[in-house]
Amino acid sequence: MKITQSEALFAAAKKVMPGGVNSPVRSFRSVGGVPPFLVRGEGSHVVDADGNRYIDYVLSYGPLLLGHAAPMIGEAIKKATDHGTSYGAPTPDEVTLARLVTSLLPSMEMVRMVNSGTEATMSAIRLARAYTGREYILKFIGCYHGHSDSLLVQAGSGASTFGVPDSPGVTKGTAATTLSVPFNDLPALEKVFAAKGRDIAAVIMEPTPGNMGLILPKDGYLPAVQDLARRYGSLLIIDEVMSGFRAAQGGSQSLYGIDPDITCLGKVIGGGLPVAAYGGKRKIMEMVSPVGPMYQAGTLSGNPLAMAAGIAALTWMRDHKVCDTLPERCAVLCKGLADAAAAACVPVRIHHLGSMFTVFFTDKDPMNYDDVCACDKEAFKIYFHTMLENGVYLPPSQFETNFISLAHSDEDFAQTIAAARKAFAAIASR
Ligand code: KE4
Repeated sequence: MKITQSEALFAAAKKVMPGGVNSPVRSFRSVGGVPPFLVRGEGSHVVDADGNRYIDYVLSYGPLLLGHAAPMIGEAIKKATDHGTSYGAPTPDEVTLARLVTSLLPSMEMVRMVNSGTEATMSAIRLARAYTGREYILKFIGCYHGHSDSLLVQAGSGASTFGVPDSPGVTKGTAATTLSVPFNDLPALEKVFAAKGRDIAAVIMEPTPGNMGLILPKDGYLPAVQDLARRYGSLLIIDEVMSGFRAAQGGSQSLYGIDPDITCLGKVIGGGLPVAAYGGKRKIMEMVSPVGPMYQAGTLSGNPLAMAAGIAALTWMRDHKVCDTLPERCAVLCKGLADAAAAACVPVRIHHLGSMFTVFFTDKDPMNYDDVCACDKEAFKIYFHTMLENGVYLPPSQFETNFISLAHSDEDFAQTIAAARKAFAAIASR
């Protein structure tokens, strides 16, 4: 039987790259099957090596707020490329993007550009430890902040755990200074603070977690976390790598009235090129080298092509009020998906916020990581593959968030809902 181009490419890729991919989730391991090798994006669509077109709700896991191959971004990159690709020196566009970011997120009085969300959160953790002189970090089970050792720690379920390495290679010593508690569980957090609060340099959290699917904070939870951190002299690091410019133009912090000490950004800020950032209160950021003693550096930080893409993306987003229009469009899509599931009597809970959404296969509203682990994984696999077969490309995991863009049309949504009807029928008849 003739194999597809993607099958041939995947076989070749696995010979030279672990799992044939440069980031694990892309391998389709959790859902099975061969990942389509994509050759181009067109607005709301992607095209694979065999010419199949899909409506794309991965959007590079968030960056493509304006859709694939957005003209204003491509033109900005091309223009920058005409002058070179990197200098290792300060450039005007770094000032422009820094001023744009700090104007959009007022809690960020100063900002440092880096190349990935991992770098941003890793640097934020180091900064918090340098600023407070304390060693412990507290994170939330199911939140993902990139793969730096201190944060690649996932406590087992339960109230509060003193770090258990989630990956071989993370030393027991490193994990021991990372505490984890369930999200949305204030008593568990209060208990850890009562025990270790004076040793905690920072609490780091996704305010609206997107790495266990999209989980929303209980009323009053985020301000309570902030108050607790303040009471014990710990910094509050808000990781908006995903939610920044996706939950709202001012990030989730603007929706929930949070005033973090440090914020991490990524994804949308680079318009699809490698840009991330950490920033916050001036007195804290002035600890960062070369002004202060906390060291952090990067050859390609503030790269001119990436700065040009980020400036184009954020300027267009701001001037065309993209973050004002997408939430309502996302809500319309999610209503159609919910109606399709109800018509097939398939139990789902759908969370959406801004331009992000997740379909959970469960009859209980998921509030934390354990709830998501209890979702029907087999149903998700049927959903995922039926959607793919019907031209809809979704993140291949129940623990991921889906994204819409400015390029997604009513026709795209109608096709998506029609595909979902087939998927829910397949689940109902299994
Ligand atoms: P990167 O190092 O992948 O640029 O960012 C890490 C990161 C930090 N913080 C949050 C809230 C994030 O969502 C991420 C990365 N998100 C995943 C998607 N769940 C990236 C996709 C992947 O790992 O391939």
